[in-house]
Amino acid sequence: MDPIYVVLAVLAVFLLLGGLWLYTRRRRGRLSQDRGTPSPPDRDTAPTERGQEPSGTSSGQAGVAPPVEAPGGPGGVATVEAPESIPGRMQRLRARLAGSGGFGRAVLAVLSRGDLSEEDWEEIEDTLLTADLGLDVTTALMEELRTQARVLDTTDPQAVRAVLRDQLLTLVDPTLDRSLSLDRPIPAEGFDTSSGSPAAAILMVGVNGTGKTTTCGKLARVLVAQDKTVVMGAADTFRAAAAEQLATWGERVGVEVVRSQREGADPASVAFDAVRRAAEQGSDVVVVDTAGRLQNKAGLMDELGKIKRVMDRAAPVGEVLLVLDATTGQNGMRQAQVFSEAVGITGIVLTKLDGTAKGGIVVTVQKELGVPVKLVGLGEGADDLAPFDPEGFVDALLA
Ligand SMILES: Nc1nc2c(ncn2[C@@H]2O[C@H](COP(=O)(O)OP(=O)(O)OP(=O)(O)O)[C@@H](O)[C@H]2O)c(=O)[nH]1
Ligand SMILES: [Mg+2]
Repeated sequence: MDPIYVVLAVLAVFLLLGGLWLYTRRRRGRLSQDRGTPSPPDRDTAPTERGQEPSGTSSGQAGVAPPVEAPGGPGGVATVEAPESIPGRMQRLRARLAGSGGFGRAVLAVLSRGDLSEEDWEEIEDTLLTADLGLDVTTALMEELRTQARVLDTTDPQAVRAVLRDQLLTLVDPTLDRSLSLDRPIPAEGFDTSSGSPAAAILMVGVNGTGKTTTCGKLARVLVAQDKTVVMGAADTFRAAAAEQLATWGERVGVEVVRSQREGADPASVAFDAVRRAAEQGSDVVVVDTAGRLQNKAGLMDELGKIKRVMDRAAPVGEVLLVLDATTGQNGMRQAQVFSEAVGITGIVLTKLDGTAKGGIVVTVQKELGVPVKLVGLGEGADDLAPFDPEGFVDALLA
């Protein structure tokens, strides 16, 4: 027989087997979907006059722990999920950060070419600018790199890498205190403590679609995993779906959500109800979600100020976290300034860092606001939130 026929026959058999394998795989996937794998709550994407649509990004689902029975016992309606363990989560998220195409690696690739031409230096500069390090920081960093390269008189990638690591770490600033303030606060004068003393309060603010509600839910899970008792407040009364979204997160992790049954209710009064409920329950932390708002809508910024003032009546709010979408980069800076003036930001949550090479925004936002990035969102999964760790971040960029 002609060898060409033998080859063709073997190929045909392979194709047939491959097709069969693909078919069975897809069928199995469909079956398991029908069984209902848990997925993060949907958000209502109806356009609102409050601002632009969220720049939804997507990434692989990960880290959703299997549901376990609610304390109600078998047959109970609610099932509460057990959050992923902290070491497990950190390991997974570090890998995700490293996999997100850090700009450091692109810079290293150029640096390791040896004798750097003017074009090579320009390429490095472009990479840093694209990563949203900002013009000032990039210029300073470039100058330092050029100087060090001359001083060291080396083309050894390891030596250059060490210089770059030092520079980036200094920029990210490992000396900042990034812990969340979760100590039980001193009650404000005039707050009736007969039914309980106020919990540590966290207020989540930001423009539309940055990930505030998702972060409230993820954060509640982290706190629960740390054996803290939590109450959440749905002070986004603008859309009924917003309270629903938070309630779903609450159910998943077994946290009570205080909400108004009436759409358009005063968000400040819902926030205060949540604060009072947390005090009555003797909870450790109360996390209050707010509606997304554009920084140029003065009325909405005033509303936010009122929410904070009303919460302060129980005890000073310990954390006001500004949730910024990393993929919007430098556009986030103006928002950040206005929010900071309105409610005094104590920390930044940088979401959607998965799948963006714009990690440089960490440096810019801290420098401009003087407020540390405290948490990072690395995916849509329920356990995709991590404390921001400067060394881990820089190492991931240069991995
Ligand atoms: N990839 C990725 N997606 C995220 C992350 N955080 C949030 N999201 C997604 O971003 C979208 C918006 O999240 P929400 O939490 O509803 O945003 P929000 O700020 O509450 O939105 P508004 O209340 O409308 O202002 C959702 O599809 C989330 O799943 C993250 O860290 N990574
Ligand atoms: Mg929301």
